[in-house]
Amino acid sequence: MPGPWAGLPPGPVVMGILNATPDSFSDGGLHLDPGLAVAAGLQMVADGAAILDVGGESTRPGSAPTPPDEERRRVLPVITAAGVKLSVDTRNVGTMAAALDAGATVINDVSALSHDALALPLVASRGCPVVLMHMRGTPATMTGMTSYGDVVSDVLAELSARLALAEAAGIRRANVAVDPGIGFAKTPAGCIALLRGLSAFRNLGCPILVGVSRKGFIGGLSGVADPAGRAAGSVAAGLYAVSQGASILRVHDVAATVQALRVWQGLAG
Ligand code: HH2
Repeated sequence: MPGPWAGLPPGPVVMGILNATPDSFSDGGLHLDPGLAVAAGLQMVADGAAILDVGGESTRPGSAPTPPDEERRRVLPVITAAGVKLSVDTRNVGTMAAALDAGATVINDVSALSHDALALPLVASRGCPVVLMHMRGTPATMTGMTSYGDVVSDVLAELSARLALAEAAGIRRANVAVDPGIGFAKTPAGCIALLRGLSAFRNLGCPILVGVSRKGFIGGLSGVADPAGRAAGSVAAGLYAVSQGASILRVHDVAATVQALRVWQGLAG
């Protein structure tokens, strides 16, 4: 078993999603105002989130990039004011550095530090924990890159290659959490196959973070079209992911997820 990561308890733990964006797929516009974002984040912590993931760029399928200076304008006031354990969800090295300077302690990069050439050396030199997530292409192009031989072994191999590059750049494996990237260059069937095969990612020797919250495959399985109405399905998928080896769940619905995890763990003993 991997040791503690990012100072978090061994898990399963909840990472609350705090998107300071106008256009995120399920909570866009809700937390664009820094005061509202901080209040929502503190509520998530009160509800049991172990860490908050602050993002200023939507990476939903088909989305265009957000200019890094606009991204920083959105996230930095929230990071500065929140005063709790924070990660920053960004692909841009300038935002990573500014967020760490402002008090964030973890980098969460959906491109696994591939989008920005300076990201690997920055994270290595700061010695901070990092989430390496699997994606192909970019949010703008990824929907056309969902063809795999075997999705579990292909994603595992591609993520393993990113992990090797991170280690070669001087990032300690103990500082890395891995994430199969649910919904990023994956069909709904691919997402389901990855969750069923999640235990294979244990071989990487890192904590496994999973972001299923409100995503499209849950709409497909549940028949609920509105992402904001998918809390129950997201909790079910999160518990399933934990049963397959996930130890960090990135979620919108913190209170419901924490309650479900407590009951499930109490029953499992
Ligand atoms: N999913 C999203 C964004 N960041 N990071 C990790 N590590 N894993 C994920 O699955 C993941 C992520 C997309 O979800 P959300 O932030 O809710 O939406 P948007 O990208 O539209 O802001």
